[in-house]
Amino acid sequence: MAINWFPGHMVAAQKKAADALAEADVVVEVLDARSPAASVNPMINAMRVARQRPALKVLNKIDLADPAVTEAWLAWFNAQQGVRAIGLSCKQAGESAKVLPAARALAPHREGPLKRLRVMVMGVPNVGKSTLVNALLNRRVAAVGDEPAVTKAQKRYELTDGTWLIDTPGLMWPKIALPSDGLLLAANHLVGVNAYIDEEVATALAEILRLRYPQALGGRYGIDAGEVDAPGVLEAVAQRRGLRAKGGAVDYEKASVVLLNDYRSGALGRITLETPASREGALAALAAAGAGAGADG
Ligand SMILES: Nc1nc2c(ncn2[C@@H]2O[C@H](COP(=O)(O)OP(=O)(O)OP(=O)(O)O)[C@@H](O)[C@H]2O)c(=O)[nH]1
Ligand SMILES: [Mg+2]
Repeated sequence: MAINWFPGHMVAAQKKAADALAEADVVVEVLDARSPAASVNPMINAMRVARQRPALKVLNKIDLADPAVTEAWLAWFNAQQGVRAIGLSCKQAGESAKVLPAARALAPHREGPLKRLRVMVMGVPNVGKSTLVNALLNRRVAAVGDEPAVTKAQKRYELTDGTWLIDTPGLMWPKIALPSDGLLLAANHLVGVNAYIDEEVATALAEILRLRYPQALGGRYGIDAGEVDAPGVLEAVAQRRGLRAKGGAVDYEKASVVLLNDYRSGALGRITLETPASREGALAALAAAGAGAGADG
C-alpha cells in the first residue's frame, strides 16, 4: 500500500525546521520503539547531516515494545556515525532524565554558562515529542494527544538552566520507499487515519503477529497461529467478539479495528513490528525488485 500522508502544513513546518536547525546544537530524534527504522524520516536525517548536527535517537514507547528487539535496535543505531541511541518510556516517571545528559555529551563544545545547549526535538507525528518536552520541563505546557499532527507550530521552551528545547510538528516525507514502512507507520498510528485502510493495515499486523508473536494471538483470542493465515486471524477475532456484518458475514472491518486497538493499547503484550534482520530482508527484496524492473525496462 502506498501511504502518502503529507498534509500542506508540513511543507511549511519543514522549511521552519530547516531554519531552526541552524540555531540548534543537537537533534533529539524521537522514534517509535515498535518500528524504529520505519519511523526514521529520511528528510530529517538529510537536514541534520547537511547541517552536521549530531543526533540522539530516542526510541520512545519502550513500555509497548519487545525489550529484546529494542536492545537489538539500540545496537544497530549506535553503530551509525554521529548517532547515539537510547530507549525510554515517557510514561514512566524519571526515564526522560536520560535525555539531556546524552544530548549534552554529543555537543561538548556547548559547555559553560554562555553556551546554552539548544536541543531540537524532531520526528514523525505522534511518536511522543511533545510528551517528552513536557517531561523534560516537568510541566504540561505542550499540547499532546493520541492523534498525528497535534503540534501545529514549532515552539521554543527554556529550562531553568537556560537549555532550549524546541518542540516541532511531526514531519512526514512525500514518498515512502519501502511500502511495508507505510504499513508499520499506520499500525502504530503515526499517520492520519485518512491515509490508510484499517483492514489492509490489520492484515499486515496479523501476519507479523502470526509469525513472530503467536502467543499473543493465543492468549488474547485463543487463536492457534499455526492453523490460520492473516485473514484467518481477523476472521477468528470477529468470531470471538461476535462481530457480524449484515446477513451474518464476518465483519473484517470491525475485527481490524479491534486488532489494531488491542495492539496499540498494549493489550497484546510488548510487541515490536520490525527487527534489524526483517528490515534488511525488506530492503534487499526492494533492491532486487528494482533491479528486475530496471532490467525489464
Ligand atoms: N505508551 C506510551 N505512550 C506514549 C509515550 N510517549 C508518548 N505517548 C503517547 O503518544 C501519544 C502522542 O504523544 P505526543 O507527545 O502528542 O506526540 P507528538 O510526537 O508530539 O505528536 P505530534 O505533535 O502530533 O507530531 C500520546 O497519546 C502520548 O500519551 C510512551 O513512552 N509510552
Ligand atoms: Mg507534538
